[in-house]
Amino acid sequence: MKIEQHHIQDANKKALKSHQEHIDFLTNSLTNKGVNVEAVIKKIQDFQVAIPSWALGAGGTRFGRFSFYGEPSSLEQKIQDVGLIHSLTQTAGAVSLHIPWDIPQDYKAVKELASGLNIKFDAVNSNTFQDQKNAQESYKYGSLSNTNEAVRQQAIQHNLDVINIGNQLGSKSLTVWLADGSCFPGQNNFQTALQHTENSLKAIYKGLPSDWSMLIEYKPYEPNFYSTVIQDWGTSFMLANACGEKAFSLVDLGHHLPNSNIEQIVSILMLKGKLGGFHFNDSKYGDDDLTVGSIKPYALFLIFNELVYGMQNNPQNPDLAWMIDASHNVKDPLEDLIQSLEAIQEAYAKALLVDQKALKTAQLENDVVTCQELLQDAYRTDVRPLLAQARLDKGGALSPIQAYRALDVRNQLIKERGKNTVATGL
Ligand SMILES: [Mn+2]
Repeated sequence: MKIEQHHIQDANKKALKSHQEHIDFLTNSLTNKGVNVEAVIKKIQDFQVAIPSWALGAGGTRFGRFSFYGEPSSLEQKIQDVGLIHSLTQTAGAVSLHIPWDIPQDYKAVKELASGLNIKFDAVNSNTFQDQKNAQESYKYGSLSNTNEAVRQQAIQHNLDVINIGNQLGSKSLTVWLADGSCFPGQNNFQTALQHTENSLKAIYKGLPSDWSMLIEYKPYEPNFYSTVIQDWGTSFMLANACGEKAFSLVDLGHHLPNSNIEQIVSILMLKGKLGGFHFNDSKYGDDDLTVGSIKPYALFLIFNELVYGMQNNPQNPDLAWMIDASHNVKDPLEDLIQSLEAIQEAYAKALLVDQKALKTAQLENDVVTCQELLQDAYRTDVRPLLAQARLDKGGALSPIQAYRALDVRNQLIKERGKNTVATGL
């Protein structure tokens, strides 16, 4: 299924008048405050987020997985799904592949399909947290940190293979997330495990093309419940520094212990020029992989406030790889992703409205009340008309969820693909 322009225009018709009233009112009040509304809309339009290939089917938990009808069962169908989301939102102009779940059979055809839908290939993700079919060695007791050199070598080679696949598609970065760690005290020697990991990452880093970057993700626990080798941003930062200038830390919102100050982590990493990528999701208790902005939208705004500050003031930090890393257990995955994209854009737009100059003055004067007022004034602004205008200008839907339902996308997909298809992945 492909959504045509006239389909979207039809879906937009009913809401056009009320949208115009909203955007006129907002433009007027923001302009009076000295905001360049056109520039904000342009920034929103330029902000593209990668959809991970594993998020297009139903997710699951260790207790079970409930399939969603009409799931994509091939890489081509996954890219088509990203195309559907992108045509409605104009925000999902990239896909992030997971190897070995998404090894292309025909590179040329896959690249043509993606470019026809205006979709780029973002970071490629390796997988050393599962044993692959016919693998010689097992990752049960770790991959890059394993005590056995043959296992480490297999994991290094897998990452090099992933780079090779990504290179043929036009990707420019490799994301490494390790499940390595231990479940019980005494199981691992912390120092040996970290040293092995550093050496393995350096070996992968050596195979990185000159215009690539390596993104090192961290996580405090799960699937190992006593210790994780790369447990926090400090460890990731240390490893990225040990590898070299093309290695960076990657922050995943769900990979922190409760109440961590993630906006401060983001800020410090950008100051040091070492924030390479960002994974969006939301959570209540742990790595819950819920829809972005569904639980803690103010925290997301504060994080974006630091990201925007960093993008404007830290030329030492590279452009970031943005990706949604969520799992969809009870919602239609495509609707869930559309909601996440809207929440990301909303937090970004609000952060763009923060009066940075006034904030700096208030900080210098230690005017704590004004500092808070400035942040909350931006946060309390209803920026949804700006997002709608950004989409409308690019041919997207005023309301992507409403258009998705009006166009009956899921039922069309079920008709095309059958009811009980299952997406590859977890
Ligand atoms: Mn992640």
